[in-house]
Amino acid sequence: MAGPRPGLAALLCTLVLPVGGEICGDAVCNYQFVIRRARTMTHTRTVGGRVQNNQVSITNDGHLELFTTLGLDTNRDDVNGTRVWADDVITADGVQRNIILVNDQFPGPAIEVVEGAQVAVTVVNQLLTDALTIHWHGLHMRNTPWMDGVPSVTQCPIMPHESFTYRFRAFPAGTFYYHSHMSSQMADGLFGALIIHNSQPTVPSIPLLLNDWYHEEAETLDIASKYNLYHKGAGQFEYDEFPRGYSVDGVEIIGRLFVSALINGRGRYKSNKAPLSKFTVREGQKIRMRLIHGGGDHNFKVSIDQHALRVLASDGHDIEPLTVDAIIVSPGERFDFEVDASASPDLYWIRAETLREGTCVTCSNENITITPDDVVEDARAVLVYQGSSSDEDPTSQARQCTTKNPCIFLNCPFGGYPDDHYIVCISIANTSTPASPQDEADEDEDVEEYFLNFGFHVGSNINGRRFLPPTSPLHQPPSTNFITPCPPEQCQQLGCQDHSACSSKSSKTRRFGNAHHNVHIHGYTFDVVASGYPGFNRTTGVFEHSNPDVVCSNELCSTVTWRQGAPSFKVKNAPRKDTVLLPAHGYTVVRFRSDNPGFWFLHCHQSMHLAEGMARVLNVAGDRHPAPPSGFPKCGNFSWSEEEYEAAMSGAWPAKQKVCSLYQIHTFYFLLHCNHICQK
Ligand SMILES: *[C@@H]1O[C@H](CO)[C@@H](O)[C@H](O)[C@H]1NC(C)=O
Ligand SMILES: *[C@@H]1O[C@H](CO)[C@@H](O)[C@H](O)[C@H]1NC(C)=O
Ligand SMILES: *[C@@H]1O[C@H](CO)[C@@H](O)[C@H](O)[C@H]1NC(C)=O
Ligand SMILES: *[C@@H]1O[C@H](CO)[C@@H](O)[C@H](O)[C@H]1NC(C)=O
Ligand SMILES: *[C@@H]1O[C@H](CO)[C@@H](O)[C@H](O)[C@H]1NC(C)=O
Ligand SMILES: [Cu+2]
Repeated sequence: MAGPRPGLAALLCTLVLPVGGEICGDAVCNYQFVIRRARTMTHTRTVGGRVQNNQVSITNDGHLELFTTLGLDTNRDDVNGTRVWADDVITADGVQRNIILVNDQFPGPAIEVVEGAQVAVTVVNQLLTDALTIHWHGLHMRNTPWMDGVPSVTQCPIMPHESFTYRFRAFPAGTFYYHSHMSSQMADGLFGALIIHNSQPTVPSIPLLLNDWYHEEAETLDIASKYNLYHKGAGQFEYDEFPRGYSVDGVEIIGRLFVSALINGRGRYKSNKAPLSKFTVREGQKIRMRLIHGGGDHNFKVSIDQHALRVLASDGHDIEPLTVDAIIVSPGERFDFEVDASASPDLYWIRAETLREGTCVTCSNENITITPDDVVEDARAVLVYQGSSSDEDPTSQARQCTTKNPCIFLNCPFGGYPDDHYIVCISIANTSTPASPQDEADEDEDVEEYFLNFGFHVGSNINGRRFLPPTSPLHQPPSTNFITPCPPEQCQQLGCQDHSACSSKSSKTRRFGNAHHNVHIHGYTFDVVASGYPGFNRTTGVFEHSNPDVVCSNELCSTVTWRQGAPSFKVKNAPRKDTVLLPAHGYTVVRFRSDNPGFWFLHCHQSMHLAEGMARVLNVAGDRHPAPPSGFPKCGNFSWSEEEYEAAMSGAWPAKQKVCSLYQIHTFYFLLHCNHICQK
């Protein structure tokens, strides 16, 4: 029966749907992401029908003005001094550099959908030379493991000018984000919020996307790394310059030198006057902020002057509400918190500071001395009470922590601060999921325990092995992807530098004992059931000895065991996360039921460490992976044999069937002509 095809018109319309961050309440939510490179501090306008790009500078009083230094184009207006709006410019930290945008926005547009919806995102790669993939960080991708967006693990990278439609179920509910998983590309700006609602929100919610920001593109930074898998650079931008920053425990905060950081795409380099993100509240109003660390390397301590943060969820999963002064967040982690606008109506700083306390001049293992300096590495945004003039910067101060009134920090990567800081650290393992009737802890007949040691001795590695991406996705036949499966027991042995996928049977509950870093698992949410911190000096805060619960079996620490049996695990109402901070010289124990078949990436979420190979693939229930969709793109090596080459050269090569007559041999004349307008 012939008839109209109602689906078609709708489909065409959705292709041009702008993505605005409104909640899509439909059963199917369609989006299109066009990925392009652009330049920060550049303004585009149309003058007399012609598109004109101009550079932008920041005036002393914090306004943006156009300027042009190009002398060639005499048709061009003298734009110097023309004022433009901050909303029309991607300013980042006020310094020009290349940036990757989604639909010309930075951060990328927020996707907001209702739990269970079918989400379809057509990604169009308009980068000139770079392939990409997009990972939907924290989503389980059950039944659609090839939509997880890990290049050469779950899919072929999307090549320039290609498109790829991701289609997946919005599950679970909570605060998530999407980001490129291609090398360190997300650090160039390719990320955005992904919010999944389980009900209509009652309190307004605001994504707070935080990222560290550099003036070199991520690839340049990666190539400079001394331990990159493919390039052994000199380590400039990373290791060579002093003073390097150390946190209070005497641990280097991160190898990569801090440059600046952004909140919702805005920040300031050193003390320039670049525009900042502002959030307006009414006095007495409550707002829910959805903090997302979309950056690559640095950890940040996030706080709002004179406002307590009521933490409601971590990585999208509710926790028993907890009121704190600051939250420490590492790349890939998310925290939802409520702010009560009950201070006196004014402007207040939202601060995200690195954990840098000072420099470390003597850093021998026995005698670590942190010398505090005045270097503050931070990003700022502004909380504006409606009615307060927001032209000037806030003058607010952070709360003083005192003996009587100590500050509470959530998620410190160390056991605590020196006593005279008056700061109490609450570990994630000490938070709880709200009790629910069906949360009967299914103890523990069917448990496999793995230890994964995150170390550095051969470049960033897990159990002495570095992950080399395979040539093609792992669901392609093994002859094309060059996978080396290894039985679980070998996962604990010191291996060579290969990529290894650890097979495991289905539906086992498993635990990992970890040391160091911040670890993200794909395809799952895990329960955080224990963590152990190293011993530290209460006076200085400095690290004294590794946590005694675990012991390395050899010098390289490629295998780890419990010293005296496992400590007690808090299984009941354990907090649920997909990205967890590992204390240096300590451990974290996580637990999940391997009931989601697929190849799932597990890795440190610091871009430098990932680029060095600190990653694994979990092959869960290898006999039950769903087959990829028909026509799913394939990729892999290609090589042509000498014999076939000779055949082609001799004319014996078979012709392609059905040659179209248009391509018969003719002689062509091309008239080459150039119609540039002459210049004087
Ligand atoms: C505009 O300003 C730039 C930067 O200050 C300067 O180099 C340029 O000469 C100015 N152009 C004109 C036409 O004055
Ligand atoms: C540790 O180093 C500091 C700074 O160099 C020095 O003053 C101190 O004497 C050293 N302490 C010990 C126990 O070696
Ligand atoms: C955190 O939990 C551990 C073990 O369950 C307990 O010993 C410790 O006192 C708790 N700390 C806080 C700050 O609640
Ligand atoms: C593809 O080529 C690379 C580089 O020569 C090689 O390391 C890899 O093993 C090849 N993969 C397969 C599946 O042959
Ligand atoms: C902690 O450090 C201080 C200052 O360096 C030192 O005097 C003290 O002995 C240390 N405490 C312990 C228990 O080692
Ligand atoms: Cu790491």
